[in-house]
Amino acid sequence: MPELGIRQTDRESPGRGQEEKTVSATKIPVEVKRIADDIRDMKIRGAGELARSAVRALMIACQKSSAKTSQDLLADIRAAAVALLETRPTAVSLPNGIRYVMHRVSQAEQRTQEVGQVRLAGIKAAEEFIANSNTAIERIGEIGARRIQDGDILLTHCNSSAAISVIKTAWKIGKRFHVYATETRPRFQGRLTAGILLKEGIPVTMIIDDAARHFMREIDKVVVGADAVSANGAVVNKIGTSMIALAAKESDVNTFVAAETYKFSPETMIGEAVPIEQRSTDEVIGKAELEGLPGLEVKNPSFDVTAPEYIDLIITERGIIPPQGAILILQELMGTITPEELDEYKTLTLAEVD
Ligand code: RI2
Repeated sequence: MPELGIRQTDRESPGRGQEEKTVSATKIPVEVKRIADDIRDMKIRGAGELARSAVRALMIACQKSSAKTSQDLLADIRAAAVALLETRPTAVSLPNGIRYVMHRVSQAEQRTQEVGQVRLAGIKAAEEFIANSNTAIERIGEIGARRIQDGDILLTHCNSSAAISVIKTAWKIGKRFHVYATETRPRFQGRLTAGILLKEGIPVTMIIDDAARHFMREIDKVVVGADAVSANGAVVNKIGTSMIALAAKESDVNTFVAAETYKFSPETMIGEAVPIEQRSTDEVIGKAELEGLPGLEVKNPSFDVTAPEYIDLIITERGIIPPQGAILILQELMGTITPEELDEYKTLTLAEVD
């Protein structure tokens, strides 16, 4: 599938409508384009949710395609996949989700040239991925909740459905604790987290990101999500996570990462780095104010990398692993392969080798 071998770069994410489509726009249903725009503009966000939405978009592409041959159908679905892959570069759940569906569609196309069968295979694969993803988050909640104790003071950063699942599940099974939520500049996703937890009746204190170290002595556990997990166990998550983990380590506080296994990056097994999304400087400083500061450079990386030494455990739907166990999850997903074979898998996927 060379068309899916796109590597995103370190460039700034384009805004809505600024994207130069690399595919024929006519082949992409308007609903799919809307989902792609919403992912790019962060109306749809959170690594898991954007993967599920992208997969849902592929299902729509399957349903809406008027292709009369299976080859044309495949081309239509690929066009949608390419448009979705162009949206946000860091969360590996997005390409992993897309590849899960594309692999099954390609397999069906090789098996049967019947357009209806190929369409069905795509729809079924998308439904499967979404269902598995939702189950994974529940399971992570159940597993992670066992690590939360009565009286704990937790700190979470940004807005992670996996981390929230741990916190909410612990609360639901009767554990009582307090949560510190960082506001998470510049997009303030921490406010979403605070709202969700308050709705459950969980006591929450909101702090600015910079106050994390100040409060660290009061914290018992840090619980965060992940956008990508590397083969060496490093975790890519919302900017600021690595500083929080550093402060936690200094204070002997455990850092837990809640991450579904489709956030593990197969590309990192062959030496590729997870690209860090650079978002618009508008999120940091308004255009007018920036114009009043001629010569000022502004940078807005959306994510950072927390080294495995700063992570105590990763809670996956398959169980708890130390960060050093990330390679085992990837190996299990990819099978035992030689370095030469690994290189071949560069444009392939978890799903293609399962
Ligand atoms: P779930 C988010 O990224 C945050 O970094 C969060 O920790 C991560 O995705 C995982 O979220 P963004 O989309 O998949 O807000 O656990 O940039 O919901």
